[in-house]
Amino acid sequence: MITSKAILGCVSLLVVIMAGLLVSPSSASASTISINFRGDGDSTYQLAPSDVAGVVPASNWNDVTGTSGTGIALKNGAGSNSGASLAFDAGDNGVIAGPSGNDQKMMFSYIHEGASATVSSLSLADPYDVYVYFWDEDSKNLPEDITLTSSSYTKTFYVKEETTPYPGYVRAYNTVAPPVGTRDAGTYVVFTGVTGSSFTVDTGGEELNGIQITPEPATLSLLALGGLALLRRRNK
Ligand SMILES: [Ca+2]
Ligand SMILES: [Ca+2]
Repeated sequence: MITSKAILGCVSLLVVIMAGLLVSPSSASASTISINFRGDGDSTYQLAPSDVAGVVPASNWNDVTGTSGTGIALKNGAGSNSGASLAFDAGDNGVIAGPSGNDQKMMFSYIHEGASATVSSLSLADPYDVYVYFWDEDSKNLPEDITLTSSSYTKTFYVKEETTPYPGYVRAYNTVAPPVGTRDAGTYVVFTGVTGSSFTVDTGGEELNGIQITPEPATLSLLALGGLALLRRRNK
């Protein structure tokens, strides 16, 4: 028999789940820090503050030009100063002709040849996720070893670039070093569960097109789960 209490419980559960779905993406994009390495400074590849791009759809990208820099203040997805700063260094940079949208502006511009980037003074709660975008049009499935290191985390993806034409966002996963591990082709990797107030990303010589730093979905779901637990206790 279905009691009114059971129905109330189901309704409460639905409300909490829907609240979680509604709250998570906006909270995530507001606190997400997004970095667009823009190559030689060509404004064709510049993302305006209102332009939304990325696997984590976010606005207020930090446009970075040149091949090196230090102490660059990073804004978050809400356009506020995040408190974090960027240092980066590369042998060269480049762009690919003809970006046709915001995602392509971000992906068609990059630093490369020994590219590394360090983000410091992060105030995001541990753990967080770091999206690293890599790709260019050399069409050779070139291998790329992408390493993220912090004081409490290190991981390397052994992957390779997708061939041309640009295939869109394709996630690569392999973390086992060859010859045992098989490189899968992609245009981005995700370091999940990262901890530490600063970290360095190194792409092992190939492209670094952009970076996004975002709260872990699990951290946001915990808020919804906490609400659910409260409701269940109240219904008993
Ligand atoms: Ca870029
Ligand atoms: Ca390449």
